[in-house]
Amino acid sequence: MSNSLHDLDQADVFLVTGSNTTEAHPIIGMQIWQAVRHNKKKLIVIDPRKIELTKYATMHLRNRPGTDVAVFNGLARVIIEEGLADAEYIKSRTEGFEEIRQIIMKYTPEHVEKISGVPKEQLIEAARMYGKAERASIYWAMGTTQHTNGVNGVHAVVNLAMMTGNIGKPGTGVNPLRGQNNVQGSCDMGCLPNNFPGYKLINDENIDILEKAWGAKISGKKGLTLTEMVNSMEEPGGIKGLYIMGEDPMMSDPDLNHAKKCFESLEFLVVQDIFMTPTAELAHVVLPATCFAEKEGTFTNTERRVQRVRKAVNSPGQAWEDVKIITELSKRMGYAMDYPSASKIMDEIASVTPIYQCISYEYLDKGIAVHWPCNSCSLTQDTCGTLIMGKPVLHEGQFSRGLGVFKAVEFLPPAEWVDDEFPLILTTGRNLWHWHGGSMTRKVSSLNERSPEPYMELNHLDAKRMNIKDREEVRVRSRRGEITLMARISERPAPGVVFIPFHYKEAAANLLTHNALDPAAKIPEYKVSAVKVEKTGAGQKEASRYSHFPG
Ligand SMILES: Nc1nc2c(c(=O)[nH]1)N[C@H]1C(S)=C(S)[C@@H](COP(=O)(O)OP(=O)(O)OC[C@H]3O[C@@H](n4cnc5c(=O)[nH]c(N)nc54)[C@H](O)[C@@H]3O)O[C@H]1N2
Ligand SMILES: Nc1nc2c(c(=O)[nH]1)N[C@H]1C(S)=C(S)[C@@H](COP(=O)(O)OP(=O)(O)OC[C@H]3O[C@@H](n4cnc5c(=O)[nH]c(N)nc54)[C@H](O)[C@@H]3O)O[C@H]1N2
Ligand SMILES: [Mo]
Repeated sequence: MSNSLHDLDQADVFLVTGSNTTEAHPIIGMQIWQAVRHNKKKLIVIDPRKIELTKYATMHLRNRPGTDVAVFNGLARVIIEEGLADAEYIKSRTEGFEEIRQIIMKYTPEHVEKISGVPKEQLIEAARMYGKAERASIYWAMGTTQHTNGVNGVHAVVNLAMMTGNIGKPGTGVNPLRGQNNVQGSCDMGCLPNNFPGYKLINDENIDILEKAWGAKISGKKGLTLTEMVNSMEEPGGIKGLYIMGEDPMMSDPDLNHAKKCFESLEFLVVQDIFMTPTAELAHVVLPATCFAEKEGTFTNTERRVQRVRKAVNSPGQAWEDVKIITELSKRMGYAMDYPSASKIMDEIASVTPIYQCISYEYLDKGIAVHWPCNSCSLTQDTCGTLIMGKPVLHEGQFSRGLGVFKAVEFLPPAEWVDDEFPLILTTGRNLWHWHGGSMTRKVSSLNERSPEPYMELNHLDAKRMNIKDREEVRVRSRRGEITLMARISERPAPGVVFIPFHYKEAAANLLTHNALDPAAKIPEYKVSAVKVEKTGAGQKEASRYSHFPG
């Protein structure tokens, strides 16, 4: 996120796109809800489903899945046409505006309505609301990015924020909500195929610095992304051995029938996990690890804030901390890696990662709010008296690279669309109760009581047309696979759209999805597949006592 959660409520208008915030980021969802309900802030939601946030939203733009770029370009056009762009900000802080203007002008409200289904009057009203705000912030998540056009969606969002001067001050910003508790920290540490720690480029100078720090040779070869690795497994000369740590691709990868074939073709597979997952079941070696509550360390959250995690309980059985597994392996492979404590690991991080330069356990243990970049150890105080180190708000005064760059992007249709054989759009995602493949949450009885079994959200008009009743068993087919689950009928999904959470292994949604990728980020198009739904004839299932459906 360019901004922090602390300055969130300084916004006058929130634009939330492709983020089911109250279910997938409940704390942030609650903060937005409070700002709207109690502080009379305005909220625009862009989502094909009537998610909970739409109940409080000032406006809900219900677009067809996969059409965000058209909607954002359309909003930008209205803003330019009506003189709501911030000419001074564009001139002094950005470059490339003239180049994008031509493309954006193609996105008339009528054209956008045709592509996205959003009525042109709504688009114009939303553009005025965002464009006229003193301070406006944009929040987005996977509904905007998990598309073959996902990276363009992010460029289009950034264009919108820059042309209205909404980057670089509290209550504004471009704010992607990071999903996994430490996905931000993992990326910061170089768990990316094309960067060293701290997003440093792979070049001779940086290789030299790290080789000196670590006393070892470093390969300068760029790696593969997760999705590219799976494809590589079936190529001649491709990947033959794989080490997976804290990931359950047999639930979370797209097109599982294809992915399974690829994983089964491996000559050697190691899985390091805290539970025996569907992926671990395919492994030649399973290394049992300890969970967050059983170890010391830090998580870096979505607002770039580094927070301590403390060991609360001892680990069971033969489980080892992830760090111990890695250091022991390293020793046996001939490189003596040894750390007496987690704090010493942070010291090494600080020594080779400029954005973490001043971070140490000494500061973290004092309860100081530490937000990277932390190249200076000076402390400031916020309005509540909290001591702050680093930068809660990025790009104040000027962008990290100097001038902010506009990038012209066009709407491109999803890789797969509906036809006579597969007439419904499937979009997938999460619910409040479960976490991804369910390796952890489906072991928790109170969560299983609320959401015990797989289901598909179906619009009531589609249900009527197909004569499907609530809780009736249906079979869902795509070009790649099929699953059987019950239909839950409501107004939540738009007509023509069905939604399936990917938490349930007995009806894994990813048997249906496909692995078309965004060409830049290689993120799969989890949010659009074409499917067919039919009754199995098994009839309706009884509701379990505590089952909670947010319909
Ligand atoms: N309870 C729970 N919380 C979680 C997780 C979990 O598994 N369970 N996972 C975490 C992780 S890793 C992540 S990445 C985040 C994900 O957080 P989110 O992205 O908020 O969650 P999703 O359910 O994947 O999808 C968000 C919304 O995108 C909408 N959508 C679908 N297609 C489109 C489209 O084309 N355009 C727009 N604008 N919207 C669309 C869907 O209707 C859905 O409401 O959640 C995190 N939090
Ligand atoms: N259809 C569909 N598929 C999707 C998505 C979607 O929206 N739709 N979203 C995608 C997204 S955004 C994400 S982030 C992925 C998530 O996909 P995964 O990362 O594969 O899902 P998790 O279940 O979070 O996997 C984490 C694994 O780590 C284990 N684990 C937990 N703590 C520890 C630990 O401390 N150490 C070790 N070694 N292991 C641990 C857990 O038991 C679990 O098996 O799914 C992706 N797949
Ligand atoms: Mo994620």
